[in-house]
Amino acid sequence: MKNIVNFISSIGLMTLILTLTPSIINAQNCDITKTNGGGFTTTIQSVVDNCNSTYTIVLLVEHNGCQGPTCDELSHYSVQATPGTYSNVSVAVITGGMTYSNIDLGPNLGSDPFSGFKVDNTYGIGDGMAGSFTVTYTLSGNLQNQQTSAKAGQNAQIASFTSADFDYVMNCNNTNCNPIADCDGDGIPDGVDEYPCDPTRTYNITTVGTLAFEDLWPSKGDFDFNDVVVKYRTTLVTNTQNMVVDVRSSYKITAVGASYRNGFGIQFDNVLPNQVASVTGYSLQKGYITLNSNGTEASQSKAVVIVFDDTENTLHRAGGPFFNTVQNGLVGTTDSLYIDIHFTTPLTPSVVGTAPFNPFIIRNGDREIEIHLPDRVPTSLVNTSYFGTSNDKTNPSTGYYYKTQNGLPWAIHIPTVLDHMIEKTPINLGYLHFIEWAQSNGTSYPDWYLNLSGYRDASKIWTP
Ligand SMILES: [Ca+2]
Ligand SMILES: [Ca+2]
Ligand SMILES: [Ca+2]
Ligand SMILES: [Ca+2]
Repeated sequence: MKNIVNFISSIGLMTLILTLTPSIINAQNCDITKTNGGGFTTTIQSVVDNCNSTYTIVLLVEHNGCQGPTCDELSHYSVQATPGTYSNVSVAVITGGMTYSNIDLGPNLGSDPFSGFKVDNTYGIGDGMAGSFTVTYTLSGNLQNQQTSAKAGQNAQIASFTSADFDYVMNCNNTNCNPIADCDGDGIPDGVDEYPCDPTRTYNITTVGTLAFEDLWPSKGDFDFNDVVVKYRTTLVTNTQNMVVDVRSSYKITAVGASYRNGFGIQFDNVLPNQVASVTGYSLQKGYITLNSNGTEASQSKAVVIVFDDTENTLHRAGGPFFNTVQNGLVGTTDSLYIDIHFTTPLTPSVVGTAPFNPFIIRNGDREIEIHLPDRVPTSLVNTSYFGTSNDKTNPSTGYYYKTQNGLPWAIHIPTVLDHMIEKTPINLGYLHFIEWAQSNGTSYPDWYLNLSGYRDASKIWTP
């Protein structure tokens, strides 16, 4: 319930979604505390608008245990209130051994410099006796400026609150007459909370893109980058602390221009297998993938999820090796796979990483051969003896992975849909700035895949 009103008014919803930090979410305490003196403090703990022109207020009175002439034992505790407006006064001892004889409803309080009520003849709190108690009362009409006196010895020890202080605590706690709906009570209003009645989940952060692979590594192959093309949409589900609870993705094959039957998976380079609670939604039909009980791949040092072990698993078409890469034929449809990865405890976004994480294909059922994006590390299961052979110049000692001598890759990732190449047509014939982009490590023509003037030869690009 807490924090909602301030949250919204001070930040604004759009900014809020983009800039959430743990400190904003967690730090706020709606209480207002003031010092009476002599070791006593008074805190406005709650103010509830009963929606019938009355308010129920709870004050918390605490003594810190200090001792001696400046820390006398409490003799009474009084609260200022306009005569005729207060009722239902009660006291509850929270900690320590405070006692009192009676509640004096005033309004004349004798030596106190204001009218109101008091908890009278108190003992056992102050002068070395730490403790705390609450005073609960009802006010009718409006909220008021109210002083409190923790009378000890000759000292009035007054703390003064304004009506605005009471109003602040009420709104901060969302206990006014028009509370903002928050089904799961996590402080994030239903209108902002993507999972309004689930206190463990709050926000979705979604990324989309396409991955395209060349499958003859370590040989350069025909460079058409349509051997496996996978479109993805990945959502990081975070909680109010901005920690990642789940990773939920859909994967859809948009082209298979290969005779090889390739698999596809992702590694989370900074997540251990046992940090994953469960994985659902994969399609494993060929028997060469072994899983741990949580659904991650077995014998891996990092968390690896195999999405499918064969492109054929989700394809619907007439047959033959090619799917959506030959002009005027060999088309069909594919099913999406929905992968839901749930972590054992929520992880920081930097540990989980950003989609598509470290994706790769497994060539033709051979678990020892993976093909990754440039400079991304292989999983534990590859046979490293292929590194540096044929056209590949991978050198783990320098962090150079899955690139040719000239820096050309075997896998590409773009943040949108890829219009892939016609079968056996090198990608640089369709995308005229591809080579410059790849050889510059992505600094030249980072938008090479867009349909801009001079960027494409559309006759080389497959169309449905
Ligand atoms: Ca909520
Ligand atoms: Ca929620
Ligand atoms: Ca190819
Ligand atoms: Ca191909």
